[in-house]
This record gives sequence, C-alpha cells and structure tokens, in this order.
Amino acid sequence: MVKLPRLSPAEAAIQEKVEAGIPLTDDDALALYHSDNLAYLGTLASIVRERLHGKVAFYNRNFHIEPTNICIYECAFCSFARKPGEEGGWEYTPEEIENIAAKYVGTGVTEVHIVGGVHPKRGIEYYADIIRRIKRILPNIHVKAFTAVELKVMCARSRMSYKEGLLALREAGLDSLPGGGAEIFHPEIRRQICATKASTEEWIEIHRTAHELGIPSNATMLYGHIERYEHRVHHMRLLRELQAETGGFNCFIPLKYRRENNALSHLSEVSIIEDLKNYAVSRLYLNNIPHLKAYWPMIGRVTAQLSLSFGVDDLDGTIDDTTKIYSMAGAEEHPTMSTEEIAHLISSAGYIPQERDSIYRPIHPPSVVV
Ligand code: V47
Ligand code: SF4
Repeated sequence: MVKLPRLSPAEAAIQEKVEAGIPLTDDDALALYHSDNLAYLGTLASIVRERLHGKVAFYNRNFHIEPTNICIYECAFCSFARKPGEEGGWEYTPEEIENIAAKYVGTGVTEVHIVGGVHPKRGIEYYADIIRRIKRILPNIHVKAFTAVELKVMCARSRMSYKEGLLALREAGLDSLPGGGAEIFHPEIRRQICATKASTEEWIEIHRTAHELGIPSNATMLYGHIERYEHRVHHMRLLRELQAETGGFNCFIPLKYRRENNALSHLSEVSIIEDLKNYAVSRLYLNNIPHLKAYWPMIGRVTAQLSLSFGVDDLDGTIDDTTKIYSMAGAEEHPTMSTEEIAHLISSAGYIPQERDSIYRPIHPPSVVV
C-alpha cells in the first residue's frame, strides 16, 4: 500500500493556527511557499475560504475601458505601453469613450473598469469628464477606475493633493479604485522592474487616503518574475497592515507575470502549481482581506476552476473583456465568456455561482443566471 505523506510538526502547527483562526506569521507564509504538498495547501486554504464564503464563488459583469496606452513610464514587465507617436499607441477621445460605454446599455453590466497608461498631458479634470460622460450613458454603473500610479500623476498635473484629486473624481462619479500598480513593494525588486513610477509608500498612501474618504479599493501583486517568496510575503504584510488600519480593501488579486513582448521576456513563466500555491498562501496569510480574486483571462479557464479549491472565491472577467494589458503580454487573445459560461465553469467545479455587484452584494439568488 502507498503511504500518504504525514504532516511534519511544522505543517501540523500551521494547520492548528488556521483552524483556530490565528493570523499566520511571515515565517509561516514562507514555510507554506516552500511546501510541495499541494493537497495540504489546498485543504488549508479551503478551510478559510469556506469559513468566509462557503461554497459560493462570485463573479460580476463588467467591461474595461483603456483610454490610452501612451505612458511616461517603462516598466520592465509591461507589453502594453507606447511612447507618444510610437506605432501601436492609442488615445481615445471622450466621444470614443462614450461610444464604447453606449455599447453596454441594456446588457446587464454593473461595473466599468477604467485603467490605462500614464498619459503625459491629462489631469484630474480630463478623467472627471470621462467619468461624467460614462455615467450619463450608464447612470447605474459602478466606476472602478485608475490605479494609484495614474492617480499620483493626474493629481500632480492638476496641482491637487491626493485627497483633493480623489474628492474631485468621486464628485464626478468614481466609486472605487482597482488594485493595479502595486507590482512588488519590496525596494530591491521595485527598483528593477518599475523604478520610476509611484513608490510603495505613495501607492499605500493613495489607497489609505481613498479608504479614509470611504472609497473602497482592491490590491494586486505581480508575481512569477524576478521576485522571491520573501518579497511576496513582504508585499502581503504591507497590505495586511493597511487593511488592519482602514478595512478598505475588498479583494486581493495575484497577477501572474506573462512574458511576451516585454523587457523580461527572457524569463520563463511559472507553472500552474506555483499559481495554485500562490493563491493558497495569499488566502491563508491575508486573513483580513475578505475576497481573493482570480483574473481568468490571464491564467486561463482551467487554472481558474482549480483556483476555487485553493482559496479563490471570485472570478473576474465576463461579457467581452476587451482588456489589452494581458493579451499583449501573451494571455488569451480574445478573452470572452458569457454569464452562462462563467456560471457553468463554477458549478462544474463543485461551487455555487453567485453574481455580485462591485461591493460583493449578491445580485440574484445563487445559480440564477438572468
Ligand atoms: O499593475 C502589466 C499588470 C496590472 C503584465 O482591481 C501584467 O479588480 C502580467 O491591476 N503580465 C493592471 N500582469 C491590471 C490590474 C487589475 C486586473 C484585474 C482586476 C483588477 C481589479 C485589477 O496589470 C498592472 C500590472 O501588475 N500587468 N503587465 C504582464 N506582462
Ligand atoms: Fe505604464 Fe502601467 Fe505599463 Fe508601467 S505597467 S509602463 S505604468 S502602462
């Protein structure tokens, strides 16, 4: 008879903490990252996931607008950005953005996610105008817009503090902030992959300011490039600390580095095993962030399904997800999934599909696809 591996005393001690709801230490998180026992990681992460959300897996109906890919920065992992005048660049006019929004009238979408390059000339007034135009066309839409990286530059351009800039955008209809631009907070890595854009301290300060104004936000982590496990744990520690202070994060989204068409293309992408391990450790360590999201257009449908058994409770990316950030970096070319398809993907993995709004309130009873 094959002998199943027994848990080491260290693994058993972590399990006891997880069962008792005791927050894990940085060393615990590192030990989990170094574990090769995927079944153990999935089982532990599922204890937390099911304590918080049972067998429910959320999804929402959103669409993306990327107003421009013109960017003043040159992040080493980015396949999306172009310099002004460079081939492949785009800058939508406000009217073109209105036309994009108009396509979604009557479709049942509840959220628009707006994120793009950091344009050299556009300030808060420009982006506030865009939000107002979208809300005139889709009055009930939730506007989740602008990373801290974009916000830092638009506030500076308009000579506003973060608070003034966020208040002006909220006045125009901004509802929450997406989690992008966080990448890896540790200075040793940030210096190498995105030295010049918003620093760790600035990213944290912008999210803190948003939370203090009652604007919720998400947080991301770009993993699987030159960082080590220690850097991921440091990244999540800063997020856990800010969450303990403000409670303003809705969800955490690990973003897997994709290698095509960027300055880090010589690196290989990490395996599915690493993806699942990373979801599990994130769920276990970030005990105070309620939701863990998998962005399926980037990892593919199969890994997204598996991720539900490694701590993930939320799958992002429905309707026709036109985002180019990932398709330009090697992810699925045209990532579209209908609401029926995403609900089926969830139920066939043994979970209960639940459509949500942007602050995780259920929209219909579970499993009802309207
Ligand atoms: O900050 C850029 C990442 C982010 C690559 O808040 C890459 O709900 C992988 O933040 N390989 C922007 N990732 C997108 C983002 C996001 C996505 C989905 C949902 C939410 C949310 C936020 O995209 C950037 C960067 O970390 N990114 N290039 C790449 N080659
Ligand atoms: Fe610009 Fe964002 Fe790309 Fe960095 S990741 S170069 S800030 S678009």
